[in-house]
This record gives sequence, C-alpha cells and structure tokens, in this order.
Amino acid sequence: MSVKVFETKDVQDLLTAASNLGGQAGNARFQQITHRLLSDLFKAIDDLDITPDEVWAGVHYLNKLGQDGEAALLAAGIGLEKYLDIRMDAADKAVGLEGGTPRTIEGPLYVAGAPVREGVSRIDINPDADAGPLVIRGTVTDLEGKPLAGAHVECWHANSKGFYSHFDPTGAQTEFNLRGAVKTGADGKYEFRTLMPVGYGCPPQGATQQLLDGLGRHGNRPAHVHFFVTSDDHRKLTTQFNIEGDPLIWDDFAYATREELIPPVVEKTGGAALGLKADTYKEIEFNLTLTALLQGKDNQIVHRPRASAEA
Ligand code: MBD
Ligand code: FE
Repeated sequence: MSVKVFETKDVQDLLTAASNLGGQAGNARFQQITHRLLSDLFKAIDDLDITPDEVWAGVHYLNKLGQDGEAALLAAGIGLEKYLDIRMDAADKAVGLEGGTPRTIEGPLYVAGAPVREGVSRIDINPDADAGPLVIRGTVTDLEGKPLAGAHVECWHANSKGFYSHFDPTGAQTEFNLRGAVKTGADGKYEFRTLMPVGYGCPPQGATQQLLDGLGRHGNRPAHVHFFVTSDDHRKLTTQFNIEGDPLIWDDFAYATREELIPPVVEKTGGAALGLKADTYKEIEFNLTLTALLQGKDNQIVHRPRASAEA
C-alpha cells in the first residue's frame, strides 16, 4: 500500500490547525517550528510508507526516553548537538571570526555550582583505586596571546568507571567529585589536580542505547575532559579535550573529537610535592584561547536546563 496524501487539502489543513499556524493565541515562532517539524514528519510517513506499528513504536519510544531522562543524551548521540557546533563554526566563519580554541559539545552531564579556587584546584575528592594522578594545566589568553587575568575555567570529567558525579548510578561519588572551577591570576594560568578519566558509555538499558542498538552503533565516548571558560569582554568557550591514545578517539558516539583537541599526555615525576597520590603522574597542557565579544555581545552563550548543586 503506497498511498500519497500529504499534499491533499485535508492534510495541509490538519497541519495548519494542529500547529495553530497564524493563530492569534500562542507563540508565532513556536507555531512556525511545530508546523514545519510536524509537516516533515507527516511527509516522511507518506514517502517511506511508515506503518502505524512503526509510528506507535516511535511514540512509545518517546515515553521511555523521558522516563529514562535521556533526551539530552540522545541529542548528543544522534549528532544533533554536533550539528549545532557545525552551525556555530559556520556563523563564526561568516563574520570572519577565526582562531581561538575550537568549540565542541557540552554534553548532558554538567553540574553548576562547583567551588571556585584561585589558580589551582584539587578536584578528586573520592578515592579511585583504578585511576592514576593527572594534572591539567594551561594558560587562558586572548587571540593575541595576552594572558587573561580573572578568567573563570570550569572543568568536569568522569572517574575510572566512566561515571560522572551527580549522575553516577553506583552512588560512589560525592557532589562535585571531579568537577571544579578556578579563577586565573595575572599570568592567566589555571591548574586542576585530578585523576585520569575513562570514557563514558550510555546506560545499557536506556532509551539512547536502545536506539543505537537498532542502528548498529555503539554508545561510547573516548576519555575526555569538559571545559567552560569565561572572561570579561570575551565569548564563553565550551570545549573538551580527549585523552591521547584512547582507541575511540575517532569513534566517539557523540562526534565531539577535533584534531586540535587532543593534547599530548606527558609522564612526570614530583607528584608527591603537589599532593598527588603517587609521585609519578601524567600531565596535560591545554591552553585556552578566547575570542572577543562580537559587537559587544556573546553569541556563543547557550541557554539550556542544567543540573546544579550546592558545594
Ligand atoms: C558524556 O560524558 C558526554 O560528554 C556526552 C556528550 C554524552 C554523554 C556522556
Ligand atoms: Fe562527558
């Protein structure tokens, strides 16, 4: 059965009515977007002859997605979050804005409210026998290489199981473990003393993994560390680096890897003097270059619901 009804007046009237397109009440932008997305869905059902069974499978999938609290995780997994980055990169290019540390996706696991320290922060609160010490440090500068004093560098990452505090299903981590924030001094330098993360994997029974299974895809990320960086008169940077050598670096289910975001991992000694749990440790230098406001505005600020907690 391959009927075509999308172009009929009945269906077009239905779309207009369902989205209240052009209606007095409601929000015109919301109506416009709803009308378009609904139209694209109806057209796909027509074009691909999507069956009622398939439609209901999709509808009930949305229930599971919400129950699992995984809509933002799915957004990363289906490339939607990466797509927004591609668009922001293109918008920068269109206005001649080049240089600076490349952006990459925020992901769904940020928690606002980490304690802010001056210059250096030790962020491994809970012991993790399987994770070795790691120092992450660098300088925040502007495009001309001038160190930015008073910049705010926030980082968050997973433990040796690939779990993030606040979202850890084992309950093994306290609030803000492996999450921290530092304010730079006159030299623009920041440093986090922490433990080596391991890559994240989607919850195996969750809606996101269910969809990925159907596509024949895995739901894993290489080991990585997230950053938010802000400084007066500069645009907020959202980025991450990957841990060099992780086998999934170019096979990230969230497509966040970028060539410029794989800093070398260097073996060091002298960890005891830094208060690390072993004298031998790994160090990653990750310098952060911010771009100036665009006509006085930060067009990189993204508003989205985020978890928050009290330190
Ligand atoms: C993560 O840690 C992450 O960064 C993303 C984008 C998705 C899931 C888990
Ligand atoms: Fe992450």
